[in-house]
Order: sequence, then C-alpha cells, then structure tokens
Amino acid sequence: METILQRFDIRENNSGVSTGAQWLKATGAALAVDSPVDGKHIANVTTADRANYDAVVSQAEKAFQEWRQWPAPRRGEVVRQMGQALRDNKEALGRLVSYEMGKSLQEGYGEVQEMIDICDFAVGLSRQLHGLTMHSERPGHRMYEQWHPLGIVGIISAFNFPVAVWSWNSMLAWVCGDVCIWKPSEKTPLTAIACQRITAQVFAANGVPEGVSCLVAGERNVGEWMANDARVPLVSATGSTRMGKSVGAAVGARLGRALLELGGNNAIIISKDADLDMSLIGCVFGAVGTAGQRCTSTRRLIIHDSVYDAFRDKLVKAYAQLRIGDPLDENNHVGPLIDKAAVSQYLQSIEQCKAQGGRFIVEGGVLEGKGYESGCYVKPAIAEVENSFPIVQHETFAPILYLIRYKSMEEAIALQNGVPQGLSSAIMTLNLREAEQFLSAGGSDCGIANVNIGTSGAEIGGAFGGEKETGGGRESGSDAWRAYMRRQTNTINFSTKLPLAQGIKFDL
Ligand code: UN1
Repeated sequence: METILQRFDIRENNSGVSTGAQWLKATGAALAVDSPVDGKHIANVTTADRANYDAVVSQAEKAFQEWRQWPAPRRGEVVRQMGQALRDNKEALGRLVSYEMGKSLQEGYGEVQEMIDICDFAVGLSRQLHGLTMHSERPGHRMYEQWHPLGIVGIISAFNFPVAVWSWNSMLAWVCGDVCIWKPSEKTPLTAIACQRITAQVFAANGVPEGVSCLVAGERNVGEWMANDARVPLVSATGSTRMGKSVGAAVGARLGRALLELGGNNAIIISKDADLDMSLIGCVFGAVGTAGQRCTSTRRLIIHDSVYDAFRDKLVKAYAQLRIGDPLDENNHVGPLIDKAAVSQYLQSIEQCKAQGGRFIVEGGVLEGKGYESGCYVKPAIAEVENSFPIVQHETFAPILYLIRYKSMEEAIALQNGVPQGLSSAIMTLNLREAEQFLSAGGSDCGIANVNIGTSGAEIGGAFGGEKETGGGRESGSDAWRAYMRRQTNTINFSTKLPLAQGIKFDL
C-alpha cells in the first residue's frame, strides 16, 4: 500500500481542498482515515472551512467562463485522456478503493472499470449533445433548441462507490462544459485525492483552466453550503434518503436543480418458473457483494410458494460456503463493513427484525479473532419476514437478506413495490408472460427492472437512478447528460416582416 500512497502523493497529513493543480491550505477540521480491512490508520485529511469553500467556488466560477467556450469535442478529447490515465492507474486505484473502503479487490477494479467506461461514453457524447429542430408556424422563421452548460456542478458522493459515482457525474459534466466541485464521503477522502491527482496531470497536459475539477473534503456542512449556494446551479447527491431530503429541500428552496440518487430496498422475485441455479448467483452476489453496501444491493427475495423451500435450502447452503475476510485476498467473497458505526447499525437491525417477528435461518454476528481485528467484519444473515415489518421497509446498509413468500404474480409485484424506495428490482423467470407483466406499466415501480439478472451491477450505458424515496434522478448513460445542461429554444426570423405568433395583429 505504501507504493500506492506514494504514487498518488498521499502523505501522513493531506489537504483535502484543491482546484486542480493547486492544493489550498485547508483550515477545517482533520479527518483521520482508518482502513476497515485491518483497522490501521492510513492518513489524515484536513477538510475545507467556509473560507476554503468560497475560494474554491470563486476559482470554479472563473474556470467556467473559459471552459464553456471550448468546443465540446475538444473537452471530449480531455476526457478521452482521462480514460487512458484511469486505465494506467486501474490496478493502483482499484487497490486503494479496496483498502480504504473495504470492497473486494475484484469490485475495486470493477469500480475503476466503470470510470473508464463512462469516459468512453462521454467522449462519444461530446459529439452528440444534440438539440431538436422544429417547424415554425410563421413564414421565414426557423426554430431549434440547443443545450448550453449550466456552470458549477456540486457532486456529493457516498463511501460505497467512492470514485465511480464521481466519474459518472464529472465526465458528463465536463463534456457538457460544466465545472465540478466534489465533496467526497468523509469516510473515503483518500481515493478522492488520488482521483484529483490523476485529473490534475491530464488537465495540465491539455491546458485545462484551473478550477474545472475541484475537491472540497469535509463533513455534512460542506454539502449544506453547496445545497444553499445559488452559485451552484446543480447539486448531484448520492447517499441516504435522509441526506437527500435535506439537500433536495435546500436546493429546491432556491429553485436550483438537484439530481438525487438515494436509498434502495431492492427485491428479486423468484417465480415458480425460475431457473433456480442461475437465480442463486444473482441473489447471493446481490445480497453479499460489497458486504450489502450497494444502493442496488438485494435486500428482499420474494419467492413463490411452490419453490420457496427448495430455494431457501439452496441459499442456506450457498451462505455456508461464503468466505469472509480480507477483501484484498481474492479468495474471499465478503469484506468488512465501512466502520464500527455500520456494524452497530447492522446489529440493531438484526435485533429489531427479531423483535418484529423475523426468524433468522442464517444467523448474523460480528467476527472476531485473527484477520478480523478491525471489528468491521460481519456474517451475512438471512431472515424470514413479512414485508410490512418496519425494519423490512427500511434500508439497512449491510448484508441482511429478507425472505418473503408469495402465491400470485399480482401479489409478488405488490410486495416488490410495497416499500418507500424505488431503485432496482428484478424477476427470475423463464415465463414470458410473467416477465412482461413485471416490466409493464402495472409492474415494477423502480428506476431499474431486470429479468434474469440481479438488482446490482448495472452497466453505465443505461440511465441509473430510481423513483419515490430514491429521489428521481438519473445518472450515467442514456440521455442523463441533459440534467447537466440548460435548454435554450431559439427562433430566428429571416423574413422581411415581423409576424406575431398565434395570429395576433399588432400594427403601428
Ligand atoms: C451505488 O451503490 O451507489 O449498479 C451505485 C451497481 C453499480 C453502481 C452502484 N453499477 O450496482
């Protein structure tokens, strides 16, 4: 890890405030970063205070004046080089993600791969920021729309995807002509510093103005400054529903734009016509991958009565084979939770589940002893529950899987939709009618609905996000770029008269 820290110039004490090549003297509180993998202290990061934050916003505003004038394909060329730099750093950055955050090495690499993929996507997009043309109702008139950059995009990201979610936002924002200010999770500021170093090198080689990529490490208050700041037209926030409600309310009160990607409570329906062996992989990876800390993690299985016992037995067998331990060791399936606060939330949820009538068929618990010194390793657990239990309605960011029984497809869909969140959903079935019913307007109410694929691991090419308490925002692929731009409708009169629309006569 030493050589990786050196590669990204991460020292014992680091500033968490940067406008690109420049690192400001941060004068906020210091964050101590400990790895959940082995509990060891990695480094300290000094956060932004209000003066630091204001200095960064001023620099970003200046940078925007210039950056917005660059042709979009030229901005795309810079992002193409970002993709190359991330390829060159995939191994090192993936490892650092794994060590700072605790996800498996495979998933750490996978996360950097998502960054590379969004770079490629954004490069193509830089030549496709298309608007429409319309036929005017007036003679000698032309109408069309064009898309302009917004300005500063504030990016608030979560610990669980500490670098990929930033890249989904920033790569699109940059080709669109926006400048970005990133507030990473206070739990994972080191990977953010690493990304800022990679970006600074690419930007310097291309003469990108200082301030196009900014970093402001900090706690909640930094997010609140952004949310209340009229100089930040768009705040894109990923994290808990609680955080999203407060960001959304603050941004809404000033009529700014918020792009929210919040909690999920994702279910997979296991139909009577499911391929059970194939389903098992999707369900187990969905529930225990990233130690259940994805917003897309599978939290509920809604299983048809006729296959319930058989599938439950397969799950119990599969869970018995899970290897929990150091995520940097590729033999392990499950790494630690992010910190001890997450462990106590996991334990509390298990207690609440039991108190509400849940029956654990795979018991949870905290692992102790050699290799588990950080105190963050927990056992993935499975409980049989009712969907209506308050704990089942709530997103616990941990590997606790709830099993629910159903008899009819209508009932299964109602159960799937019967939670406050609406991010991801899936059905395992070989029955065309059931699959289409699940995908129809009366089917899943989520932003993502899959057939014979689990709830997690979405590709960047699709729009990513969900409904209800998930916040309604869409990031990454499809036409999510529009959220980072403002639309302008232009009408041009090339005739010798000035006719008014709607046939109105106004002669002088
Ligand atoms: C998240 O957990 O916030 O679909 C993002 C997935 C990943 C992204 C998850 N591509 O599971």
